[in-house]
Amino acid sequence: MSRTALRICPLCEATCGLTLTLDGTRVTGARGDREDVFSKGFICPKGAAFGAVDGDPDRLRTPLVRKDGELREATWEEAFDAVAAGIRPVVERYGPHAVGVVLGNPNVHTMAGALYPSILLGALGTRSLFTASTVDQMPKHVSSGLLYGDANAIPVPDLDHTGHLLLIGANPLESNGSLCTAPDFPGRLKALRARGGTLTVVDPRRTRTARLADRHVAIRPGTDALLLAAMAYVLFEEDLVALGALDPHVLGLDELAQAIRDFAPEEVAGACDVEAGTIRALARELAAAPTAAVYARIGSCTVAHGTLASWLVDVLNILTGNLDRPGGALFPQAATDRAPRPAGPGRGFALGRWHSRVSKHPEAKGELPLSALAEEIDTATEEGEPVRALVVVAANPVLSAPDGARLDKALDSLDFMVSVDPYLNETSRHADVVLPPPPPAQSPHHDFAFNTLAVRHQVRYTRPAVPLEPGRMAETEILARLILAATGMDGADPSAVDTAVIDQTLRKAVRDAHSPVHGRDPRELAARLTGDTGPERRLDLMLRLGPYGDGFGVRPEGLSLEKLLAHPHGIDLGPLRPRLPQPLRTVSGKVELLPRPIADDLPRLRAALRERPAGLLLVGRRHLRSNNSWMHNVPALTGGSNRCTLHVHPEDAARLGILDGAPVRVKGAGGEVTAPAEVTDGVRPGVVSLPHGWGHDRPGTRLTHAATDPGVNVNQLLDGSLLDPLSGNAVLNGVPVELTATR
Ligand SMILES: Nc1nc2c(c(=O)[nH]1)N[C@H]1C(S)=C(S)[C@@H](COP(=O)(O)OP(=O)(O)OC[C@H]3O[C@@H](n4cnc5c(=O)[nH]c(N)nc54)[C@H](O)[C@@H]3O)O[C@H]1N2
Ligand SMILES: Nc1nc2c(c(=O)[nH]1)N[C@H]1C(S)=C(S)[C@@H](COP(=O)(O)OP(=O)(O)OC[C@H]3O[C@@H](n4cnc5c(=O)[nH]c(N)nc54)[C@H](O)[C@@H]3O)O[C@H]1N2
Ligand code: SF4
Ligand SMILES: [Mo]
Repeated sequence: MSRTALRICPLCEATCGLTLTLDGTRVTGARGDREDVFSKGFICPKGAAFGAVDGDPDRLRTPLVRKDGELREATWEEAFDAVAAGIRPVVERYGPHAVGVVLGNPNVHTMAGALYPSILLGALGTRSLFTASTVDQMPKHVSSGLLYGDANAIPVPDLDHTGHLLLIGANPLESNGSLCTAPDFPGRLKALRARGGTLTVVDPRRTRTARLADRHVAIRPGTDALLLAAMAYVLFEEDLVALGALDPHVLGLDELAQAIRDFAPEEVAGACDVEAGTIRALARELAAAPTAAVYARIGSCTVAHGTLASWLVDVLNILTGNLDRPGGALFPQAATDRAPRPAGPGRGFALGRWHSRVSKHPEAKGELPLSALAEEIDTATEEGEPVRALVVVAANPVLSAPDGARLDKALDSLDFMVSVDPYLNETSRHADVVLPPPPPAQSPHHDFAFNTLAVRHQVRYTRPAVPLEPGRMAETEILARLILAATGMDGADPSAVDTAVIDQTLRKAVRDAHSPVHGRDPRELAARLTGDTGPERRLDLMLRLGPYGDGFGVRPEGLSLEKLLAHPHGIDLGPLRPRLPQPLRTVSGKVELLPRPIADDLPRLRAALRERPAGLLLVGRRHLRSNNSWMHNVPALTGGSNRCTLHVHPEDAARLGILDGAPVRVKGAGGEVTAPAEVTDGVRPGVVSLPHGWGHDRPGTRLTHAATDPGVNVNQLLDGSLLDPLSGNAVLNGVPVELTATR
């Protein structure tokens, strides 16, 4: 008998509500949930393939443990015993930093990834943390940390109300949006146009998003910070700066004007390959729009000046008075955020509190660059021990990070490695223990991370659509048991982990004068929590103590898990609203417009004014039916235009004798790969594009379908030493390459 169940889609940041059709425990179909308060029925081809993703026969069903050099099926008990036996001796002999932790992107798409990694890190006490953030949005965290004192205070464009969107280095028509959670991003952009608003896209490729725009600026890769600095210059020069209501909250306006005085449009035009008149027009349009938002993602973030570009995005929103106002860019307030406390000076944001051992990269937000993982494993120094054991949760750095070949080798030299991953892939094949989470239909879902980045306040929770198959373990329990095994408590009751967090949180809350539960008895409060599992009780706790919560009875109409469960399609909590100065945590209690580390990095940007790359520059791209490195194994999502081809402009192809469809050798500082050419004017001249996440041709993996059309690993072209110095973020775009036609 077929039935339906609701499940929030975890396959991208848009978080659409889906209605799954089920035959027993098998997902036979998925459609958009029309009653979902946020996504209102939207679905994309990936969501529609939820059943195929969920039911992929290559997903691991049992833990694997290496015996006599081979990964073999094992019981959960054997697997956790092996984790304890692998990690404890490393900690005891070499200290906590010899255990590295690698966290990948899907952690922001699971409840387990939101609730347990910070406990693991705290319990291990390691500084060897590497995550997908440093091949992604770390520059934005750093710029937010410096401007607002909180690395997670990331303003989101008010997509549904803005009059003008300047969209830079993002392609939401394929990616469905990032650091801006908006189901049906394409529809929202069309609605912007329909209500008379304007859309400008800055991208070296004429993407599907660019084709929707009023204006497309095909910038030279890697130069957005120059373009944005020149726009800010124009705002000052032409007297277009208008802080409006922001005025009392902002420090350093004059210093900023001084700091960017070398970046006139006429000065940056050559480097950006954008006419000065166009740059002036972009600035004037931004200032003239009734409301406007500047929004930038991967293309301007994963470059050599990623932090400066991220900072300048906010600077432009501030200078035009668009930060923190409806129609501009606002700070969302999620239901599981801590309840707002009174505004006032904070502790600020510090960078470089410690450094990586080999190349001395500063930490950012407690993380070291993912690009430095290989050298932290394979290079001995006198400073301390290399990483000898690795805990990898939902990450595939062999394909996602620069110089995968070196990492591939380094992983083999570890004393011990455990991967929490549904697949035996390019990274997990090196593990001594693989702990497979259940497929998404068997997992509960709440978007802890993406609700803090959503264009509308809302809250939704879906319980597992089908029960756990026999022999499966919830990912939350896997991580709780992993924490226990890694910290010398192997075999203890995993619910103790949740109980400890709940006790600690409540004990703190009752002592906090601003908390709705101030002065109450933590045991009485704990007893009132509802939920069938530890993670549900923790969700209940966060909701009830949060900004919309019931405060354990103080506001009976407020949120709780019980209330959320009574609203299976979610609860709408209204549009984004101005919040300043409350989110500020800087030492001054103000927005610090020109923070010291930023000012100190400007000379490097000044030097870039003179740079004119002689050869071709490589950029990435995403395809609607892809997701980083792990969705090439689903036949329904591969083929057609979703292939690992090298986009080359016809002029460059003609000059280099490259024929459409013929293999081309691409050489970069880190290595070379050969991929078929796709000659297209979708890239600007001088720019070539290869997607990432491919290269599924290694032995020892179990990705049957992906191996039939493996593609090549673009990150093998990068040498890994190129970083944005402030954030440690890898330079993935604007990388020089040479092409050779092969026959
Ligand atoms: N050249 C280039 N490189 C890039 C990028 C680029 O634009 N260009 N983009 C970068 C970006 S933005 C990112 S975020 C990174 C991503 O880098 P990673 O996070 O390393 O890669 P992913 O492919 O997202 O997936 C990581 C792993 O999670 C596993 N997984 C899937 N679902 C689950 C689950 O529910 N639980 C668990 N435990 N594991 C799961 C997958 O099998 C896979 O092994 O790649 C970066 N790399
Ligand atoms: N279908 C699909 N959706 C995804 C993913 C996926 O792999 N597939 N990955 C998810 C993840 S982890 C993330 S972080 C988001 C990313 O979401 P987006 O940031 O929207 O990602 P992209 O589609 O890679 O868009 C980046 C754009 O930047 C352009 N670009 C490259 N270099 C430069 C430059 O120097 N300057 C400018 N201005 N533009 C440049 C590229 O041509 C590209 O069009 O997508 C998420 N959603
Ligand atoms: S847009 Fe993203 S969240 Fe929505 S259905 Fe597609 S993959 Fe899922
Ligand atoms: Mo990402």
